[in-house]
Amino acid sequence: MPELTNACIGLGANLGQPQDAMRLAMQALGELPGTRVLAASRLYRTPAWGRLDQPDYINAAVVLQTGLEPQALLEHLLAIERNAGRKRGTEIASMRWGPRVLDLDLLLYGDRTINEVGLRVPHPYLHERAFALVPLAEIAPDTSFPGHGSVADALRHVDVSGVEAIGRA
Ligand code: PH2
Ligand code: MG
Ligand code: MG
Repeated sequence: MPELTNACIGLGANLGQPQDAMRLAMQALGELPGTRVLAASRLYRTPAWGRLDQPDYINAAVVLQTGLEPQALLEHLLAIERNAGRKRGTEIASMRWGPRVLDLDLLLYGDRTINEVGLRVPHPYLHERAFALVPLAEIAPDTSFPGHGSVADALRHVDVSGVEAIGRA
């Protein structure tokens, strides 16, 4: 039996049909090998962060219990993004913090800290992002956030204005 770890995933989208993309992504996450969804947040409408000249986002978070190692989990997240129609490498798609049809970020993996090329955990901007912390705190407030105490502790330090729950996926 592989060891099971709780991994927190942030979901985001602001192009195409964001709510459909979220629902399909949550379903796909629960179908990954050796993985189940322990909790899924509501969907939130959130103001664009990082680049302001783009539509509002829909964001959510899920907690997975998984036997996948972080790198394998990341590969699966990228595959789900591709299946949703995300193309990397085109000009618009490679814009930093630009719009996307689906973004799945590995936010936390147990209480591990990982610094590899293409894989940094905790996610390097999680502590600055109300759009990720608010949904995550809904389902996992007491989860350890290495370097920041717990998820609820980190949430106290961000401006949550404009982040609004809009319902379930
Ligand atoms: N993702 C980004 C850039 N900006 N803003 C919000 N509100 N939500 C996101 O998911 C988001 C963003 C790139 O990953
Ligand atoms: Mg992201
Ligand atoms: Mg991403």
